[in-house]
Amino acid sequence: MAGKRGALIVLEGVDKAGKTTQCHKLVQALQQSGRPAEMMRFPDRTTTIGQLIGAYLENRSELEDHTVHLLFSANRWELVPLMKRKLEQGTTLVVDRYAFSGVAFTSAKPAFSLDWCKQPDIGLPKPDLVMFLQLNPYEAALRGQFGKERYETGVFQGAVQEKFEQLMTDPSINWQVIDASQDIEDVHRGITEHSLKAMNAAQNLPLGELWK
Ligand code: 2DT
Ligand code: MG
Repeated sequence: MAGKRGALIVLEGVDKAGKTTQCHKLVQALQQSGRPAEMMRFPDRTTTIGQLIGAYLENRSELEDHTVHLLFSANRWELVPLMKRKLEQGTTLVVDRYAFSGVAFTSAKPAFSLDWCKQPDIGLPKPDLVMFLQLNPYEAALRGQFGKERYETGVFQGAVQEKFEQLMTDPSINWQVIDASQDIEDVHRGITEHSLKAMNAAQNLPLGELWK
């Protein structure tokens, strides 16, 4: 008999919200409680496609806006077979950014509709839970300067935040908003609670298809 599947858990949010830190802490907590869990992140800059994306983000190359959008999506699709295998084996995947970042960042550029941006990611494995780490621009600024990568400006991040808010009105996704201005351990506690609940529910449900 097939065992119980793992859950697909995504953390989203604008830069400096603490997504990466919280992904690591969640994976560690799940593993320590005997639940198989692994972290993934998008973009995954280690693949051939990911290296093209990395060069673009680091301003070492220029790519046309539609082209880079499709590369970000292709970078998710190329990892789908691996993700499905892990989930079927019972491993919970904790993912740092997913298609929601894909849509929010590209649609924050002029002349890109939310609808167009969603198309290439339709049918990806659907997350059982998406936690949005909410941090206002003032709190984000207190956490220090932005880095040197493309998109790391206050104005652009504000536009991205608005697009995330639009995506969060979609009732087909299990969105949970987390107040990321809290102490790291308090944020972690909230994230762990939501995750355990989603993992329990996912065990008895087939993996869904995103935006379908
Ligand atoms: P990190 O700083 O988390 O490595 O992200 N991005 C991300 C997109 O524009 N489209 C996508 O599909 C994804 C997953 C967000 C690097 C930057 O890449 C942006 C920030
Ligand atoms: Mg970053």
